[in-house]
Amino acid sequence: MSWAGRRWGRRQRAVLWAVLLAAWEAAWGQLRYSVPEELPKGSFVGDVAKDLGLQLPELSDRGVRVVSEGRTQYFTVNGKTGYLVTAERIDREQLCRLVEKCVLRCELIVEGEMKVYRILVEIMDINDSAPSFKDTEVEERISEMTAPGSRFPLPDAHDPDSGRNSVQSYELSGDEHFSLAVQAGPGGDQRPELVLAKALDREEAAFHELVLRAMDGGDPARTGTARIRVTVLDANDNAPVFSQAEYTVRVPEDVPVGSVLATVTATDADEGMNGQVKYSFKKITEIASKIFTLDSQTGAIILLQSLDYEEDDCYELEVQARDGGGLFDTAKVGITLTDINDNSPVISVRSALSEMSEDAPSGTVIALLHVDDRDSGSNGEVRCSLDGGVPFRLEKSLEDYYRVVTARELDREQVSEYNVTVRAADGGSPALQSSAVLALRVLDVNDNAPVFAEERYSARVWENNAAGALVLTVRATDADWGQNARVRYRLQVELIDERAEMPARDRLEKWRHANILKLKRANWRVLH
Ligand SMILES: *[C@@H]1O[C@H](CO)[C@@H](O)[C@H](O)[C@H]1NC(C)=O
Ligand SMILES: CC(=O)N[C@H]1CO[C@H](CO)[C@@H](O)[C@@H]1O
Repeated sequence: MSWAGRRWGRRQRAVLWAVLLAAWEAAWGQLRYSVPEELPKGSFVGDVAKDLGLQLPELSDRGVRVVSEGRTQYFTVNGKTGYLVTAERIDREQLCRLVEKCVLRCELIVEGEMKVYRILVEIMDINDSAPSFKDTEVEERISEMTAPGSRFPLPDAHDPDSGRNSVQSYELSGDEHFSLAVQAGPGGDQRPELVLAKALDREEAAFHELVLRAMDGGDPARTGTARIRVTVLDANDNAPVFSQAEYTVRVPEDVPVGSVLATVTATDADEGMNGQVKYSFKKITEIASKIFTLDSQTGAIILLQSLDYEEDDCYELEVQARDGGGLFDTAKVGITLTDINDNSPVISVRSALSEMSEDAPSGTVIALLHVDDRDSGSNGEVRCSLDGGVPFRLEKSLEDYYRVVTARELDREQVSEYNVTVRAADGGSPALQSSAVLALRVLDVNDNAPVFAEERYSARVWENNAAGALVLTVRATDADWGQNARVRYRLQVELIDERAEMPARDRLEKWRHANILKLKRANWRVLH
């Protein structure tokens, strides 16, 4: 130790100790002194001259020597003063490493008198060493599940000093989770132990830095420290936790197969396997399991099959996240589809006339239609119309039902057959359309009289002609159809005398009797 600054104080104390503690034993020819260690060379140990009753002049004349057994001579006598002084610096810890009481022995030989005196010098410990730990960095590994109150041995400190100057106490600082207990060992030594005062939580603090301090009893005390780093080992004390208890997504029904519809995430505060989360479906319908798949690593919900809003417009799934230790969490996933105008309106003819009499009154129902569109909202709202220019109109019947009725009386002779096109369009953008054609035949009613091609026919015939000769051909047509159009001819003959002044009665008489015309019915050609 460095001594220079403290030389004076130490010297005084050495003197005091020599007086108080070293009661010399003259009876046995034995002197006892005690000095603190580490005194510089030449320090006072004891006044041997006085203690042995030797006169100073004698001392130098007679030749006084101090001898000791060891190689090193620690003491010598000052011939002028008669004091026993140190010849070497004495390190107690080196001389008597493990010995509690460190005593050096030497003999004082007074040559002239042939006398020998034994001198025992006890080397007192001074607090020149600090306690120290073999390892100043200590690693402790403690599971976070360790119960409070558990103890873990800590390294102890060594201090080569003796008595109060050796290790007296320990102190732990750093963390409320730990406290210190010091057990007394079998030899009275102190054994520090780390006590878990409060449960650990790796997720809160994975490491705890502590300082263990060993103190000796010196004044001021010397200390030695060791840093203790406690690593908290993970236990699977945390279940995975989904970022949301319920995930809701809206997707258009035409979202392509293979799309990621949603990604669920769960976190687990544990580490390693205990914190590794795998995802799976917990509750899923048979149908939904063919439509959706869940990536067990990423939590992505992927579409396997195309969706159809009209089939199902929402799916409720339940997903699970499970960590390597078997702890889990569940969450709901609601997938709602939004409608896309992917369905055209459908016109179904529930009932229809294929033919209708032309004299049916205006407003006669010719067809009953049903329209439907599987889409929802405006995509499913259907408007119906008829192509223009036909004598029909649409009438709304029950919800989704329409009647096609005549708008006026029909005339077969004008139009005998209709192809009525009914069109339906939905409210989507762009709108989808469809159409249906109703074929209607108009049945004839005998509403047309036969009409001669000419209003008046005239022919001249020679008198005395042969019976059976063709006079003329007449022709009448009828706009009606079938039987209604069949024309039969009947002849009504009126003879007109060129000499027209003949009274009517005479004219008839003349026709009867003259019999000049022989008309044969077979000669009349019938048209139609
Ligand atoms: C109605 O449609 C049918 C079948 O396409 C066709 O044969 C017929 O000529 C059409 N009639 C009219 C008056 O267009
Ligand atoms: C170096 C040192 O700390 N020395 C001290 C040892 O203890 C004594 C008392 O026991 C003190 O006086 C020293 O200063």
